[in-house]
Amino acid sequence: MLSGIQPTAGSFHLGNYLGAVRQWVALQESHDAFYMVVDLHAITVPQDPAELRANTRLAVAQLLAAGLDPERCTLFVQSHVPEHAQLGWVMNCLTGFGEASRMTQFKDKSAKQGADRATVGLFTYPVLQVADILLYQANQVPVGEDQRQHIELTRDLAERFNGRYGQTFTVPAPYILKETAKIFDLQDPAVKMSKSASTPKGLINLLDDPKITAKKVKSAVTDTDTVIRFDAEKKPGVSNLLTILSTLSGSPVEDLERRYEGKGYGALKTDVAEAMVEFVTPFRTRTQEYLDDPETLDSILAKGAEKARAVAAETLAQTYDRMGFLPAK
Ligand code: AQP
Repeated sequence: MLSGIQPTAGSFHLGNYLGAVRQWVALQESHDAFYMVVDLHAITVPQDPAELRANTRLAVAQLLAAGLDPERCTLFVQSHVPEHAQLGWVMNCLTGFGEASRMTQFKDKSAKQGADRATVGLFTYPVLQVADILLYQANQVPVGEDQRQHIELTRDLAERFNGRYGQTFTVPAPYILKETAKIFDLQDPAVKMSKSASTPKGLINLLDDPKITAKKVKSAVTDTDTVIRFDAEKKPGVSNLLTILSTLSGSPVEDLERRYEGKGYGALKTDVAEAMVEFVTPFRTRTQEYLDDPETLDSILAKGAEKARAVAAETLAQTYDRMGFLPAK
């Protein structure tokens, strides 16, 4: 199991948590799990060095606060394991230009930035992601729906390499939970909640003041109907709120539909806001506690990098050998 999260935005948002990190926490119990903060991916867009450093620590603190346990998983920072960049180059040389050009995330992001400002790094970032996954021989990759195409690319490249040089890489599958695959913007439930595309009112940052979070939930866009029912197409706003409440409370959506029969949207929003506040309040405190103890954080990351490198180095050595690189003596 392998997954990663970018350290770019400071606070994780609700989509990151429900779509990915929550699954990471559950899966560390049953899988040999590698989770990383992907700082190499972060620099595909310009970063202020001091901010990147602070946000990388903040991302690690949030992962620990969310429930990752360094005794149960390998938690590390991507740039601490140089094999990512090394295998990334190999994968670049295996990827067709047209193939990389079809990645929709690149198309969306470069269109937003303007073609002249988008970097080659942004273009090849899905290929680095392929290397991230293959280095650990991951069977499964827990991510949100927006990453499905990149996992498909990973499968294609793993099969291509194996076909050309002999069985080397495990071909991974995406692990995407249907219910939380895509959490939507609270103000525009037609688009996914995202740090770059959402308006501030539509984006729930886990580290925001809980009062602000409650306010955002209460002003979420719903519809002109009054029935509380899950219907992603006709009632995207209400369905999004039901998904959020169902996941945070553990109550199935059908139970919630029954609970709110004859009640108005106000009642649903109040309960979602309450569930959110209940979740984020201790999350914020725990994050701060980890940030206040940089020595523990550093030691967790040092151990994580050591464990990750042991696996990554073996895969890279085998890859280089299969390709015919002369061994370094
Ligand atoms: N809205 C979402 N619903 C479900 N899952 C989501 N993820 C992101 N948004 C949603 C999942 O979170 C994991 C880590 O995300 P990331 O920040 O490393 O990547 P991202 O997709 O770039 O996040 P954003 O907010 O969507 O950033 P921008 O706006 O820059 O594109 C991933 O598993 C992702 O699927």
